[in-house]
Amino acid sequence: MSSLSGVQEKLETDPARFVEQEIKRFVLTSHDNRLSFLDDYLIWDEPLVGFADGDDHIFTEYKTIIASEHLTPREALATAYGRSLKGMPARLSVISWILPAAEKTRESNRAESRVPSRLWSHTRWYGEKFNFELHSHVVALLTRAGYLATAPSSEPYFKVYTNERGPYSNWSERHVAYAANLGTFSLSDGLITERGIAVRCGSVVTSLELPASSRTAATPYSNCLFYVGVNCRACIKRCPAEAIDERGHDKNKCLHYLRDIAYPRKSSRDEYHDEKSIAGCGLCQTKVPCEFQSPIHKVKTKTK
Ligand code: B12
Ligand code: SF4
Ligand code: SF4
Repeated sequence: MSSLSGVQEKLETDPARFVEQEIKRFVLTSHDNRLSFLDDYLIWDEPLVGFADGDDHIFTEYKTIIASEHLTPREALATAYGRSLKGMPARLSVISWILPAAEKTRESNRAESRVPSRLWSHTRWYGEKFNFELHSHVVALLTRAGYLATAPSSEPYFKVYTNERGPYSNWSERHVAYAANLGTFSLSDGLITERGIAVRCGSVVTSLELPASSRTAATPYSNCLFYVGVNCRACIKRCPAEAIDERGHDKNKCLHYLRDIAYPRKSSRDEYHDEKSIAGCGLCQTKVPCEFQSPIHKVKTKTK
């Protein structure tokens, strides 16, 4: 990577381009994005990157849509630095990224019908560890160059709560990605991006000014075939926990399956012996038409 003054100059002249390129470079070259015990298998493909205005009204709406505990970017940054909201810079931005699961990982999960494949499980565990590394990398890049930055999901103030509908957090990466125009929600709850639904997401709030990506989706569910009137129920059929139906996704059933059924069953299988503690499944994110791209493009092409 360039020297500190080189980084500062790039962040001043074309911040959006530099941040996007740096995130992509880190994902594609970092050793932590590889499984050393599996021939250096590359966990995540090239990411998608988007930006949101830190004061976008949607973040205030999330206090109603998700829960009052959900932080605005301004609250997250103020909490990270132990300052008041007024003590924050006038303009804040949010950097959001999507990490697409590599083809072999998705392919292996497609073949499963009860528990996740070994590669999916490794991606859930080691891939999320890498996602945390990426959070730290982006925060360090920005703070060394003199900007404020925090990655809410990796901070001690990040919390997961539970209400009658199931678990929810005070920083939902999918809602942040939606704000940055990186995808929409779906019948299975998953975020469908241009690289599909078999992805994980991450984000950083910063005082660096970045141009917000304008939201182009007509509704928060525009990329899901079911919600645009196509008879797709693939994720309903894929779910071994019967957690998805035409009313949506039952988080409590899904959580119960991940924690109490898939994990014990999986860990009893020899091939998972080298894993620590995982709760994964993602069967609803593979062998479905939204797995590796937004299926809406196909529909639009057909109807042209
Ligand atoms: C708690 C949690 C869970 C819970 C609950 C999931 C949930 N639906 O919220 C449980 C344990 C069930 C779970 C399961 C899984 N998880 Co999880 N989980 C989280 C976590 C930690 C917080 C999620 C959260 O805060 N949700 C908030 C609630 C309110 O969201 P919601 O119910 O989906 O929101 C709905 C409403 O807001 C609604 N809505 C209504 N009106 C409006 C209006 C507007 C304008 C908008 C935008 C939305 C909206 O849209 C949403 C969808 O219906 C995140 C990490 C993070 N920090 O974000 C990962 C995360 C959501 N999990 C992830 C994954 C991959 C999984 C699993 C596949 C497990 C695995 N790795 O194998 C399964 C998939 C379950 C599924 N079908 O979505 C990914 C999602 C990737 C994706 N493509 O969506 C995340 C983002 C982790 C990451 N860092 O990438 N998870
Ligand atoms: S499988 Fe079909 S119905 Fe389910 S989320 Fe994907 S597009 Fe929507
Ligand atoms: S992660 Fe597994 S249990 Fe949860 S909704 Fe998807 S298929 Fe069902």
